[in-house]
Amino acid sequence: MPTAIVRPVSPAIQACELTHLERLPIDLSNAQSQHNRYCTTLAAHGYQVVELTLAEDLADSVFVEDTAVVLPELAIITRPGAESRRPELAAMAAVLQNYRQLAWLSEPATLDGGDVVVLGKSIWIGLSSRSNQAAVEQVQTLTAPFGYRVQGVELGQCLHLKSAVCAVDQTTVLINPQWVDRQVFAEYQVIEVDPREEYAANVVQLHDGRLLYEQAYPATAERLRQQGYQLILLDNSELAKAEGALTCCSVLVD
Ligand code: CIR
Repeated sequence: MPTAIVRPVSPAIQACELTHLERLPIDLSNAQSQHNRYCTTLAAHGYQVVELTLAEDLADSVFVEDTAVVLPELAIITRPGAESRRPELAAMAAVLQNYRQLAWLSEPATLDGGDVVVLGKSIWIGLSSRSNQAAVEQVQTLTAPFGYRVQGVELGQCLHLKSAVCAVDQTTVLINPQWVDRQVFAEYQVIEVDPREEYAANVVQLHDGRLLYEQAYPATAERLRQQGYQLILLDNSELAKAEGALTCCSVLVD
């Protein structure tokens, strides 16, 4: 059964890391109910939802995506670029070891899982304020025995590569060309976000082919529907104030 690893919203969320956004008040109970809806939606679509223990003091711990990269052959526990986030790793490793052989990154590598896009045997890593070239090299070394090719990607003014581009199926990406060069994905079919919706490239691809998608981007949603994708819309507006998008809130183990 496909599994989704999640973690509750910390009551310390107001103290989250912020890079490109101004700090706005975050309504904890609203964030929790939006997050609950996210989890029940995953369950309704066939995922066994495994919840890590609430980490009261770890402001960003709901954003589990940044702590691990899961491939069919192994799981890589990351080394997040923000030091405040490194204590999040232990809980994820403890659960993921039940599903995959684990590998760890080491200094000087820094990597947030939100910077990693995987399509088949290709891995792209955003060279962001969180993830670096040493991570590209270490991930290449760890995954080369399984035939992966890893490359670093320059990013515009966004936090993570997955703010700029996500796969919507095995041959197609949804991309904001303002933040990442679409030539990087020249071998793939490319759907561009509507230019009025700069955060609209983040999308969760479910095991049944449907897409979990943020309801705040109707013009891009329409582009996806026109290409035949089935969307499940969610409201992630509260965690968006913490610079978190929909992919950030789960690690999917298919
Ligand atoms: C951070 O800056 O680390 C958090 N406030 C947001 C992390 C979002 N994660 C993601 O995009 N994968």
